[in-house]
Amino acid sequence: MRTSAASPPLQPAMTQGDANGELAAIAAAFDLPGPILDLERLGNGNVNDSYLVVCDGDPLQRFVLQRLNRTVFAQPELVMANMIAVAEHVEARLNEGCALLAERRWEHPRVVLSRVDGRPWVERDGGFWRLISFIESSRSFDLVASAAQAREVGFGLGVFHHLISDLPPAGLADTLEGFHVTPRYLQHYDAVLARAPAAAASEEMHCLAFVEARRDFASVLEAARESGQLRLRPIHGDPKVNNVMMEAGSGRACALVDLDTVKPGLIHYDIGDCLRSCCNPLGEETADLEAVCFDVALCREVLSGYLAAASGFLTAADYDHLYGAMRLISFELGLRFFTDHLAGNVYFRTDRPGHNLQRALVQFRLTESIEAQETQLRDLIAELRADLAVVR
Ligand code: GN1
Ligand code: MG
Repeated sequence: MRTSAASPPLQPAMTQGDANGELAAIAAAFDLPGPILDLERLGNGNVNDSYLVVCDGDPLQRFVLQRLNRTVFAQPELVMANMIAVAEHVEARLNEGCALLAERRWEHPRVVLSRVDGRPWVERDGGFWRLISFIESSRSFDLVASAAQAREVGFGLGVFHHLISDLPPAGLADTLEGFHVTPRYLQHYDAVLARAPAAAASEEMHCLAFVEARRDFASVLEAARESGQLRLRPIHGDPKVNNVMMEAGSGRACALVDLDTVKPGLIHYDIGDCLRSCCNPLGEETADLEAVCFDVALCREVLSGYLAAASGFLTAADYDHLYGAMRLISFELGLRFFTDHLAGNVYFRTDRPGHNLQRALVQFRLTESIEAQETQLRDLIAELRADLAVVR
């Protein structure tokens, strides 16, 4: 694992009196290459707090400082152990050379160690902090902006899966037990529902009925895993569109970030999550429910980009479960948002009353749109699969 070489003075450039002083002091506890010039809030994550740290030097170097949400990640040390195991593996694969990346830049976020005790985190006032390198000359998007970009996002996920496809999942800790195990979310939903006040709003009644009608479907991927059709592999866990960094200028995918949820799982959760995010042109925060739809043309781009990088390790059963994965993950995310609404918004960060209910309604609309287009989507998967068989 590479870390920054130079050791600047412990005193950060910003003072404690600064609004950001405390944050700068935490950042300065990591092995940064120079004094901190600037620090600002970054992104719109629903779980962790993220900040961009700019360090002096030639060139300036940027880092992402994050406080892990300890309610969500009960063992954050294991999150860091997984991140480091994956980073070391990917770095070795990149050093060996990867044919998929022969003509493209690809980076993996680098974990910076504490300069106090060499650990990959710093604890301060009950907070668990870590610092990783920022992927320079790149940006991410909350919504897919073009067909070409959709293809790139899919290709990026495919590259990521390809690079970790030979990393034994048993070497990674299960940092979030039950994460993306849909029947577990259903169990939790039932427990929350039993304690929640009776539904009053018509939107809540709609969500209750929506979940009931899909109860049996919730186990589609887990049943395939239990019967041996699908197997555990290392997964990203949260490969939504804004976690794929696109290179400035070329617009090509050059990194996957937000690696907290890397753990053993089914790659179908990743594929489904990427698709539910990329193929929802209005995004997960839209208020225009009626207009929410799953865009099959974008799905074609994401999937063909993904398969261009990933077809080498996919089995026949993997293809057979792609449609189920698309339908399941939007349903699962809707179920998670609705459960959190019923539980009093204890998991996802919210901006206003009813925020999680609105998010759930969006995901359920997306699920319905996927269901309404099942034939087209299954045909699309069959077509892409047949094209690959010809190419091989
Ligand atoms: C959470 O915090 P963020 O935005 O990276 C959540 C994902 C959801 C996503 C929905 C650990 O991710 O599973 O898909 O919100 N992460 C966790 O926006 O629960
Ligand atoms: Mg995330």
